[in-house]
Amino acid sequence: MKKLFLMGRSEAGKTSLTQALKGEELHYIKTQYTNTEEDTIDSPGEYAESKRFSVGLACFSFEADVIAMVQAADEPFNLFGPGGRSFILRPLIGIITKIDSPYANVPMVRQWLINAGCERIFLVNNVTREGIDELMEYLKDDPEPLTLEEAKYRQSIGLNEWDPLP
Ligand SMILES: Nc1nc2c(ncn2[C@@H]2O[C@H](COP(=O)(O)OP(=O)(O)OP(=O)(O)O)[C@@H](O)[C@H]2O)c(=O)[nH]1
Ligand SMILES: [Mg+2]
Repeated sequence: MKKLFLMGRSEAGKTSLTQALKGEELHYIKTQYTNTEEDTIDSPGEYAESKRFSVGLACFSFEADVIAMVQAADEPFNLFGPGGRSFILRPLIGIITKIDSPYANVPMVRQWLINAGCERIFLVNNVTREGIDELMEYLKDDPEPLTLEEAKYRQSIGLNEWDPLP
């Protein structure tokens, strides 16, 4: 299974998503710190909301196989610019939570995530578990092990290290 790193504003639904992925009932826990031992690395939303703390997200991301920008479908503004791609050296996906919200605007949030460089977007409702199976399917295989030489070769032909060879 690929190790997933979640970042996004407070209340975006990151911790709820970790619970939905584990098949647990949702129970509110304010995230106060990051622990890299679990299959999913959760982070406090305040890291994404603060320019100074956001540097910490770069460090946490290096512990994961896939990075997810998490945004609720009813968020009023976008936190993520295209610059994130310069420090995220992993496949980057977008996860839109709260698709059940009466204030959801999925097309707008999807476009924000595409603009931020996400290569795939998943839509989830953590309460009903809608969309969770699709995300689990994407995560289920282990990442391909890569030697330094293989990584350097991909870089030499203009590919990301994780891209398949042509
Ligand atoms: N309706 C609905 N509510 C959700 C969904 N996901 C999360 N919530 C609710 O949103 C609130 C915040 O969810 P959390 O998972 O704690 O948010 P977080 O991103 O971990 O927040 P921080 O720990 O502060 O960074 C909780 O009351 C959840 O029950 C969803 O898909 N739909
Ligand atoms: Mg949390």
